[in-house]
Amino acid sequence: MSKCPLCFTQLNSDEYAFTVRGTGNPGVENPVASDYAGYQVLQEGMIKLSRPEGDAAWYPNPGRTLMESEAPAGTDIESEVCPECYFPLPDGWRQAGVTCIGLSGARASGKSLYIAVLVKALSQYMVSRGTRLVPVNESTRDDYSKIYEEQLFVEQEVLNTTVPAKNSTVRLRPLIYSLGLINGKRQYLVLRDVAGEELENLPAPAERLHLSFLSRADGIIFMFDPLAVDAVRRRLQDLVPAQIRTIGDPAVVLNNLQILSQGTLGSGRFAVALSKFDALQHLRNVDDAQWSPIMSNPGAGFMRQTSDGGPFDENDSQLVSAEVRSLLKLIGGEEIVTQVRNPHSGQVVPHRFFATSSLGEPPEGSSLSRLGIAPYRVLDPVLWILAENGAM
Ligand SMILES: Nc1nc2c(ncn2[C@@H]2O[C@H](COP(=O)(O)OP(=O)(O)O)[C@@H](O)[C@H]2O)c(=O)[nH]1
Ligand SMILES: [Mg+2]
Ligand SMILES: [Zn+2]
Repeated sequence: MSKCPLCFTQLNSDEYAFTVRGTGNPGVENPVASDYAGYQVLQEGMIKLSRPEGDAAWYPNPGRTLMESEAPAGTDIESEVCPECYFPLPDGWRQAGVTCIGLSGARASGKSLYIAVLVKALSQYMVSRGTRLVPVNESTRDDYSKIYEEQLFVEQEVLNTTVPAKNSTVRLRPLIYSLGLINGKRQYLVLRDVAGEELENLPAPAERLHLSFLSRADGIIFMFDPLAVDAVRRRLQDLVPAQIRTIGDPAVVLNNLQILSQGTLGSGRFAVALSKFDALQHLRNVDDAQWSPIMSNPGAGFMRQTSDGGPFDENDSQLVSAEVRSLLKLIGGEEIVTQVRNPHSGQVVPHRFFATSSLGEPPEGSSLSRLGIAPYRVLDPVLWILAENGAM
């Protein structure tokens, strides 16, 4: 059974919902859909169908319900939608394999840039695996190119801060991609971005339904920015151009993620991705006997790129995870490691540590480094979650 691409709720075969059009009244807000989406959703009309008690063979026939209802003539079915949040389900969704991934992290931890390069890298990767990454709807195509790609590749300007959902004109809609047929089954990947500011200052419980998807994700990628650690930032200040934007506190975000998920870090896999790894590599050049050796071991797993196009390498990933974990402890990120490995609730979720760099080189001021973009190990967290979810 697949999950809804917006609220990440598991769909079951007892409940179905469809939007209808042609009622002659197009501008009706669906408040539940709006709360889940974090932006206003207008839907003309809706029919909901549920399995009659004890009727195991039941299958929805929305056309018949429409004929039997009071709906005006000319009304017809627009789309099947999720019975929980009323988000449209792409064709064949219920029969496909679906992996839902939520991005999380503090302000300026690198989420948006990560999505921008991830989609490029994944697209190349799928080609080398003999299939193709295809956006399933217009909104995925438009949002990717307007919110992520355009600013990255066309303007060569580093992305603007993602604005919190409610006072934003940017609607953070899910990016939904088809991965093609894998082992005879269609596989879809959903990526959902969030505004770091909201994860640092959680909205009141009644106003955060649009963040609840994180607790139901198959995987959360938590971007941890090493420059959020004072000691690291101090040592790198002459070597890496100063970050223009204020960096948020990752520990606060982790705490809030636990609040959103009743004390756990979600119900799926939890990937801690050390972001901006390129910046950290400059520690080699600091004049400090304690700090310069940290990044000077050329044999370390995380110093090597992964091989292009190969299957997910579980051994390499475990090795890198152990290395990143010790690296985090060395650079002053032990609080994060502890929060993930020994949460207060005592409920540990399957987790792994990764090292990534979206740019490959620190940006200079507000435009990207002249060296261009050479993403580093950005696929690892996603391939891990896909593999664990049985998609690859
Ligand atoms: N050095 C370096 N800086 C990065 C990288 N990714 C993001 N940044 C910097 O971090 C800032 C925030 O990135 P963004 O993706 O907008 O973060 P978000 O707020 O989490 O979405 C950018 O303006 C960049 O300056 C990276 O891979 N390397
Ligand atoms: Mg962002
Ligand atoms: Zn839904």
